[in-house]
Amino acid sequence: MSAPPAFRVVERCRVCAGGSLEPILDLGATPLANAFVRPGTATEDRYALELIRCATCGLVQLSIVVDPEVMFRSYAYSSSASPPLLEHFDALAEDLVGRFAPAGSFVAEIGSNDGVLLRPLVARGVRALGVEPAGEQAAIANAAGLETVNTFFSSGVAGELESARGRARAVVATNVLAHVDDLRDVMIGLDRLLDRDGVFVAEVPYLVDLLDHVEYDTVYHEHLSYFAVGPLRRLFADAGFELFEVRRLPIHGGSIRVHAGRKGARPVGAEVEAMVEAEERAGLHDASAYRRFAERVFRSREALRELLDRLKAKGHGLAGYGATAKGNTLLNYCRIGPELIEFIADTTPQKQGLLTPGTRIPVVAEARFLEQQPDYTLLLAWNYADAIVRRRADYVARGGRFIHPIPLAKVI
Ligand code: DWN
Ligand code: ZN
Repeated sequence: MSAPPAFRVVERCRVCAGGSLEPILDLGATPLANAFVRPGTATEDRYALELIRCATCGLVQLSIVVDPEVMFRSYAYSSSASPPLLEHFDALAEDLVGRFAPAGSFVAEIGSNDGVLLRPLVARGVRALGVEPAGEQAAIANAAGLETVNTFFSSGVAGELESARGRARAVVATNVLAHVDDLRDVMIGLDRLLDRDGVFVAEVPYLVDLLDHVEYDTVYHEHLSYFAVGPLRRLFADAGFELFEVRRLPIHGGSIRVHAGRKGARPVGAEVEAMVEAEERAGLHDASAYRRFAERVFRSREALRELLDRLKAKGHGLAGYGATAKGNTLLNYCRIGPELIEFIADTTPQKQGLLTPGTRIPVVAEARFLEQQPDYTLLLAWNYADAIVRRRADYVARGGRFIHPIPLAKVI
């Protein structure tokens, strides 16, 4: 018998500890988004996938927290499998070295995956160290000579690192804060590990982009928090830090890169306050914005189902591209299985040969996709639409068409 599902229900906001949490979107019960299954395996556990919003500080979050040991110890997602990310992290390394952490300095990265940022840092002479809970990803990094400690980051781990190596000029966490339940403990860890005038750099998906572009598929159990600048600034301020720079980035459908230091250590850019004010003006604190969002999500599902059903009824062959975590929210919520989408192509070796969780669509290598030349291909990695259409110009030249699923499905 399998062990009972391991999760806890959120009763207090993880930023402000407020207890007034309002439901905003229910996506049903879905399996874990990166729990790709081996053919022949029994059914996978499902967990409620519901967004709630803290009425006190505005943090949008999930209503439950699945045990991180279950989600992240064995983890299929490899950053280096997405070519645009190599460029993204090379540019980040260049900026870090140029402005905050010159060659020779110590930089720690939380959630370093397979070393996609450690590599360009080390290449620039930085003493870079990763902390990564996913066993396979940490092993890939270590095998490549990119030093990685295979554990979850915590205040305890930060203390050990500081004792062994001293304080870091910079601590980096890209697409990590959204995944962490105990953010206050991360702040304590940061205080232990960071130099007096060191810099913390984080990237998180931006709530404004999620709402504007109906990116409901980026909601899955790994993403516990959906940040706007307002709640994020409060999280840092409560721990004695200060956001001093915020920039919007197109990556992952729209993210923000925030820079924080100890309170008063650096001049605060005017854009920080301006973004908080813009969020207020955009209605991020009004219940009506979330009601409108939930309606748009519903319409998005209708439009996608309608398009795929119509193409299938005409006898067209359909496939998917990018066996993404977000794709698994989309496929489960829209109830799209192998009867509609025959297979999904993905460059990640660890995902190939497996089935999508909940919907059981086979994940295959790109070679199969090119051989079979499906008439239409659903872009489940729509965040890389331009790069994928360029990379698979061969498929398009032979008459293949991609479908972009959100906000309303369309053939591109
Ligand atoms: O926060 C998270 C984000 C940053 O990454 C994680 N919790 C999990 C993951 O989410 P995702 O799986 O939705 O991420 P991506 O980056 O959209 O995944 C892209 C997928 O598509 C990868 O499996 C690689 C694949 N791919 C491909 O087959 N050919 C990607 C590109 C660009 C390609 O050309
Ligand atoms: Zn709150």
